[in-house]
Amino acid sequence: MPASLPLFEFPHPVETREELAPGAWVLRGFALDVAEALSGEIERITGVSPFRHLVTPGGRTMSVAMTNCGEVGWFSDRRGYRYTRIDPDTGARWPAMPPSFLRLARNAAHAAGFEAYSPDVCLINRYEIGTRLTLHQDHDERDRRAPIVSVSLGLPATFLFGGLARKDLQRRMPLVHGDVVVWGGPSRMRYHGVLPVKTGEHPLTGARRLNLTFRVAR
Ligand code: MD6
Ligand code: FE
Repeated sequence: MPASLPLFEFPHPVETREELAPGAWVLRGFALDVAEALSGEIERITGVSPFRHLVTPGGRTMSVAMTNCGEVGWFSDRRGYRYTRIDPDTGARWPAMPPSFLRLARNAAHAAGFEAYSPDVCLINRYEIGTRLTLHQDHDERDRRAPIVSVSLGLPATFLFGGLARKDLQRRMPLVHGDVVVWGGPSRMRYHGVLPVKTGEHPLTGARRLNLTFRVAR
């Protein structure tokens, strides 16, 4: 083999798969080639159903700003966490899930061993600098076998990946622009969170991190 063979001839890191736990995978760079298209769709969706800071049942305002697209959307206020067909802030249906979102979610689920994935909601999270998501389980969905597909865009973040009990030790996992996490089967109910996003500037998203979380809610 010639010694001069270029080692880094690709503009993006080569995609890799890592199994974090049974049923939980990180697909590095899986969304890189569609990142710009996703970002354009997020602009369009938030033009209809804007980002907002939801209030928890306990009365705290969440620092992460959220909106949704799909058949239903995840919502929270003093009355509780739930999925709704109507965006309570606009009185209209949540924007439809763009085909590019569905395609990416399906391909990622397939790459992690989950066939025929058919999410009915995509929760869109916006993290400004310093914003975090405290440790939680995703337990408002009816189908607890279907995986969650989570796409990271923009600024990097540290993901906390715990166990099935809140007190279980957490692993810290860096997630960067284009990474996709697929999380299902025996890992579906693991506790997880996001540490405060550090100061930075990303060419596509500016001073923020965006996250798409696909789920089968009903
Ligand atoms: C985020 N993600 O990464 C928030 N939940 O911004 C989540 O809450 C999440 O990434 C379940 C499975 C994967 C996730
Ligand atoms: Fe979650």
